[in-house]
Amino acid sequence: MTFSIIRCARAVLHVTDLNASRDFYERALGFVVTEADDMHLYLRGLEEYHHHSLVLKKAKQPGVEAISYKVYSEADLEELYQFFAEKQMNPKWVEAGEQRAVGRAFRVRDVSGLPLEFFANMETVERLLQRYDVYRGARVQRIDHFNCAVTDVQKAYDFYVNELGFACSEYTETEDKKLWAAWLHRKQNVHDVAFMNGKGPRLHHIGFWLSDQLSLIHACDVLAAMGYASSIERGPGRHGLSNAFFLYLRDPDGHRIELYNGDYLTSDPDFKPIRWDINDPRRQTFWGHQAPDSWFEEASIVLDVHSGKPVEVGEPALEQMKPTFII
Ligand code: DHY
Repeated sequence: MTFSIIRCARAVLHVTDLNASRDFYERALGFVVTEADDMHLYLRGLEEYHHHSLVLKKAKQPGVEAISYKVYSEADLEELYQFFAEKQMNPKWVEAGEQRAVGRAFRVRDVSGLPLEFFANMETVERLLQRYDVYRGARVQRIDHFNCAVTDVQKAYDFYVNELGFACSEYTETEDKKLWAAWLHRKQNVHDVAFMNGKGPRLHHIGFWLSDQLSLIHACDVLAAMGYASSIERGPGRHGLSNAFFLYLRDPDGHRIELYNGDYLTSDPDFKPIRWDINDPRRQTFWGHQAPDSWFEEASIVLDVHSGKPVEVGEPALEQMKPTFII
């Protein structure tokens, strides 16, 4: 079955200090603040004409309330809801008007325990792509992907590819040919979501697309000048897997953001998924650099779709948590 899921579209994160978040996301990264109140910050990239792609909600503890995909129509939304209901996965409607700017949506805990959301409609606003006069920081353009740590990558892969109609662009295997990570897409680039073997379910990062690599380098300069040098966790560098230029940052609550530019087209049905060996040093960083331990070990906890409480984190199915470098 293939559902009309278009792309990853928004995330709802809990943060503890909206002023600190606003400084980081608006001034340093260049997100546009569409709207803000005492409890929320609604952010979008410069090319986005939807109301937001990131909601930051004030809370006592950081966490991930939802990672959300847009589908083509209300009819597709209904069909997808029925699919999850028939699978006894207990999806729940969030009616239009309950969330700022978002039409009718539903939330469901996926096979890995992640808080998924689907919606068809969101209010639109002015697109600022050619308002070069308001560009700042990293000049973030749009949301690109979610990357999640899950305990069983094969199970997540089977569900997303065989049931939801995602396609695999690239994947990582262990020496004994077990699936360690997979990059899956609905839109026509490398991914809308990646699953990596790790303590989970947790959100490893949200990737945002930049228009060019100099914006990414400029972001490092702006972050350093603003006193955010310690927020830079990994990079800049070029991934072997995906070929993208990357920079990983930790926001004031520890949520990880990837600034991402330069992957490729995956539209054609004869595109063959690219296999990487987990221990190939060029897989993570094409230039051979190792990622810091924090990149493998730390990620954001996710909240249960029904109770709102943190979902318990389990141990990964595969023992190997990170590559063994053979340089
Ligand atoms: C990789 C991670 C990403 C991505 C593309 C490739 C590979 C890695 O560093 O393990 O987050 O977007």
